[in-house]
Amino acid sequence: MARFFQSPPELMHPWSDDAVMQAWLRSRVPEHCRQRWEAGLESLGHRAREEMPPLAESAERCPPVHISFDPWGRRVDEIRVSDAWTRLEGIAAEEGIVATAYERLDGAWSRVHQFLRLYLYHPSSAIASCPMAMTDGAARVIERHGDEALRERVLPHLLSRDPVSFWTAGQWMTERSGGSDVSRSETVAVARGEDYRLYGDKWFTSATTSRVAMTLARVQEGAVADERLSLFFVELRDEDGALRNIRINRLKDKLGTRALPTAELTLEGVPARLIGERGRGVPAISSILNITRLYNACCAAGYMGRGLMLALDYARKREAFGRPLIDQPLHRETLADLTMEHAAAFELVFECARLLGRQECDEADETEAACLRLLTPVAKLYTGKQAVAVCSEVLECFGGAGYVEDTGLPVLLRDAQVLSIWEGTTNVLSLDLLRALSKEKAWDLLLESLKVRIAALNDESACALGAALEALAGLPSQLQAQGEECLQANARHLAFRLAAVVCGILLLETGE
Ligand code: MFK
Ligand code: FAD
Repeated sequence: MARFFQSPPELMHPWSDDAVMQAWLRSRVPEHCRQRWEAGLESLGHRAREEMPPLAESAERCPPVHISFDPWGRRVDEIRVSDAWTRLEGIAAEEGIVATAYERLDGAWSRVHQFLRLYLYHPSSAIASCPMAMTDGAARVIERHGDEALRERVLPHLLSRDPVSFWTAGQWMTERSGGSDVSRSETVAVARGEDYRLYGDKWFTSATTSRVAMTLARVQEGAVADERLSLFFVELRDEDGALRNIRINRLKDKLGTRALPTAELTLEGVPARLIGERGRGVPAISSILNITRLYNACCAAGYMGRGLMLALDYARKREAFGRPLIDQPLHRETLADLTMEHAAAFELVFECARLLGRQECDEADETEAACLRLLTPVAKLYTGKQAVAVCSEVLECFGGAGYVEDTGLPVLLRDAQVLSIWEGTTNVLSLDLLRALSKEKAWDLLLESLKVRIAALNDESACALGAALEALAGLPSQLQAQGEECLQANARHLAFRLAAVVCGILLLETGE
C-alpha cells in the first residue's frame, strides 16, 4: 500500500479569493473607484502570493545583525539587514503602500485604497509593514506641522514609489522609564542655533535602518527642563551614511517580528528639529499614533484573513474520521467563527479608514470626526486581541503541523502577539477611549450616529443591537458616578462592548 503524505496548504489568491474583502468592496466602495483599483489590487495580490512569501521567509531566516565595531576597532554601529528585507521595503515603495494615501487620486477614498493595498501587502511582508506605518505617520505630521523646508525636502522621499529614493521613518517614544506613560521620558533637547541636540536613551526603536525619525524630548535651558514634551524630527545619518551621534547599544532578541530590527539607542547630541509648538509634543505625535494604530488594526485583519485562507484550504485537503475536515460539522463551525471574526475586524478597520480619508480631505463633519477619534483606539485594541485568538485557533486547525516551524504557521501567532502591545497596549487604548469620550459631545455624537444606522437596518438582529446600544449608552456616566477608579477599571469592558455593537452594525450593513 502507498504510504500517506499530506498535501500542504496552498495560499489562494489574496485578492480575488478573499470573500470578505470582495463583499465589502461591492457594498461600500463607489463603482468608479473599484474599477480604477481592481487591476492594481489584483497584481499586488499576485505579488503577495508568489513573489513576497519567499522573500519573507528569507528575511526571517536571516534576521538583522548589529555590527558594533569595524575590524580596526572603530565604532561603526551598523545594522545589517538581509537583501530580502530590503527588497520587501522596495516592493512597498513600488506598490505605493504609503504614497497612495497622499497622492489622493481618489480624494477621500484614497485612504481606503491605500489600506486595501496594506491589507494585501502586510501578511507576506515579514512585517516590513511596520516601517511603512511609521513612515506614513511621519508624512502626516510633516504635512500638518512641518515647515516648508521639511515638506519640500523630506516628504517626497517618504512618498516616493522609487525604492532607491524612498526613505522610511522611525518613531522613538518608548524609554526605559516608560512606554505607556511617555511623560516619564528623560531625553532632553538643548538648543543649538536654530535647531536642537538630543541627549538620552530610547529603549525600543523599530526599523532603526530608517533615514529619519520622529521623537519626543523635553527642551532644556541651563539646568531647567520643560515640564512638557516636544516633538522632534531627526535625520539619522550624515551624507556618508554614518549615524549622527547615535549609539546603537543592541538589537532586541524578540519573540516575533524577527526580521524587523528593533534597537536600543543612546542619543549623544543628535541634531534635531522642533516640529510644531514647544511643549505640545504629545498631541502632535498623536496624529502619528492614530495612523499607526489603524495600520496595526489593518495588519491584524490581514493576519486573520491569511490564517483563515490557509486553514480553509487545509480543511479541504485533510481527512479525518472518514471525510475532509471541511465536512466535519464542528470543524466547519470553527472555521465559520473565524470567518466572522475576520469579517468583523475587516469592517471595523475599513470604516475607520473611510473616516480617516474624509478627515484628511476636510470632508468629515463633526459626527464623523468624533466617530473616528473614538473608534480608532477601539479598532486597534479589539483587532489586536482578536488577531492573537484567531491565529492561535488557526494553528490548532492544522493540528500538530500548526506548531511546526517550517510549515510557516507559527510565525503568524508569534507576530500577531505584538499587535496588542506596541502602539499602545489594550489597557492604554481603553483609557484612550475614555480620554476621547470625555471630550465635549463626542460620545453623544457617536451614539446618535449608531442609532441612525441601526434604524436603517432591515434585519431582525437590529432590535438586539438597538438594545445593546441603549445599555451601553449610559455606561460611562454610571461608571463615572462610582468614581474615576471604577470608570478606569471598566474601560476595557466598555471598549469591547462598543466594538461588538459597532461590528454588529457594520456586518449587517454589508449583509454578512
Ligand atoms: C504592523 C504595523 C503596525 C504599526 C507599527 C508599529 C511599530 C511600533 C512603534 C511603537 O510602538 S511606537 C510607541 C507607541 N507608544 C504609544 O502608543 C504610547 C502609549 N501611550 C499613550 O498613548 C498615552 O495615552 C499617552 C502617551 C498619549 C499619554 O500621554 P499624556 O501626556 O499623559 O497625555 P494627556 O495629557 O492625556 O494628553 C495630552 C494631549 O494629547 C491632550 O490634548 P490637549 O492637551 O489638547 O487636551 C490629549 O487629548 C492628546 N492626545 C492624547 N492621545 C491622543 C490625543 N489626541 C488625539 N489622539 C490621541 N490618540
Ligand atoms: P508599560 O508601559 O510598563 O506597561 C506595562 C503594563 O502596564 C501593560 O500591560 C500596560 O497595559 C499596563 N499599564 C500601563 N499603564 C496603565 C494604566 N494606566 N492602567 C492600566 N494598565 C496600565 N516603541 C517605540 O517608541 N518605538 C518603536 O519603534 C517601538 N517598537 C517596538 C517593537 C516591538 C517588537 C515591541 C514589543 C515594542 C516596541 N515599542 C516601540 C515599545 C512599545 O510601544 C511599548 O513596549 C509599549 O508602548 C508599552 O510600553 P512599556 O513596554 O513601557 O510597558
